[in-house]
Amino acid sequence: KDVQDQLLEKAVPFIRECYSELGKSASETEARIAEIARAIEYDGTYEHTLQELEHGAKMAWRNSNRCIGRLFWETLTVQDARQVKTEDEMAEALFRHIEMATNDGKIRPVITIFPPTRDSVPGAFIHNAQLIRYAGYRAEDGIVGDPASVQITAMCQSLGWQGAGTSFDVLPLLLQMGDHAPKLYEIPSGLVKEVDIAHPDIAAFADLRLKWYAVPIVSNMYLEMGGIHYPAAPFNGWYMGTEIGARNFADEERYNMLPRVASAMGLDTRRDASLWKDRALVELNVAVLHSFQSQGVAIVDHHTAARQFKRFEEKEEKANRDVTGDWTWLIPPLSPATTHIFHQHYSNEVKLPNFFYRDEE
Ligand code: HEM
Ligand code: NRG
Repeated sequence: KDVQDQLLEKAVPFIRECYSELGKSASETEARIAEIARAIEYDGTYEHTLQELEHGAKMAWRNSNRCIGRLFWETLTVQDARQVKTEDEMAEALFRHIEMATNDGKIRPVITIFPPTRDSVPGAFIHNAQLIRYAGYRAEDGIVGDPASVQITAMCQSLGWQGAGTSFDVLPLLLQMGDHAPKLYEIPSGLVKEVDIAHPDIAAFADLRLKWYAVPIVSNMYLEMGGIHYPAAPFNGWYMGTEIGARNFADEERYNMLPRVASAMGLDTRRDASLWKDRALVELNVAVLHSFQSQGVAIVDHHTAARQFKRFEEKEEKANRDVTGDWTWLIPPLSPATTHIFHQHYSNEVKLPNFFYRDEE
């Protein structure tokens, strides 16, 4: 009874806000709330209509305090996968997501929403942190591939998967329905678009043999809307260049490429004060943006993204909504003080619907 009251208490404000934004009448709104109250009383839960699901997912993006890409929240495409019953059907929907999102490089923001949690059992679960990510193998002298993937890679191997052992092996999907055992699915390689990294005028960059996948599809967060938890609701937009150039390739605990980039550039790496790390970082980021652009894959630089975020702030003000944000995440990791975000304050209040890390659940 207690949990049912709590569910209704979360459903009501969601429906009111959602229906008001959709321009629905007070009578339609109250009728829907009464219907939801009956469903919860009778069944312990309720189902979102397709329209609620679609608009609620857009609201969740709009409410994502750490996201600089929110200007485009209304363009999100929602794939309703709530009818999915098996891991095979899950894989099928995820392959469709990858294809629809990649769109041959003209990336579309997409979210796929799988069955929600019921009585604390997740309807569907994706073990991967992103749908497309590179494996990380513990080897004699350090890690081969992406150190961030060591744990999931070991789990795939324990279930019988064997990677080629390169620095860029795309991991299989590890999918689970309800309380079943997780199952492995190799992503058809034709679906995985990748970009080879080269610099527009420093030829030695190509010798580093770097590449990255085109589409970041986050799959380790659950979506909460109207009191319902969707534990598998992978979403994607396109990359901001710094995510790859200033973090994935640069972090010491990721691909740690700055020393190699610096030596390819002939920089003096013996003195911190030569600013070799900073100079390597800038050219690495130039290379990432140049490579995506020249290979026809959507990407945004951090200056453009910050200006788009400014437009989002202005648009939200016009709509009479407060913009919340997590300053520590919104500032780009490269030249943060060149963006307006650095010089401003944001309230980090958490509005619903929203996305949350699953392990906080
Ligand atoms: C975080 C950009 C689309 C939800 C971020 C971050 C960036 C970013 C740069 C910080 C990531 C990091 O530092 O690791 C963009 C761009 C998009 C986009 C350029 C292009 C359209 C989306 C979409 C959604 C979304 C479609 C959801 C529907 C989020 C969330 C986070 C985030 C929840 C926080 C992730 C976390 O806490 O780990 N975004 N985003 N974004 N974005 Fe976006
Ligand atoms: N930094 C991570 C991706 C996090 C989400 N970033 C986006 N999201 N751009 C990385 O793989 O580098 N998005 O939905 O577009």
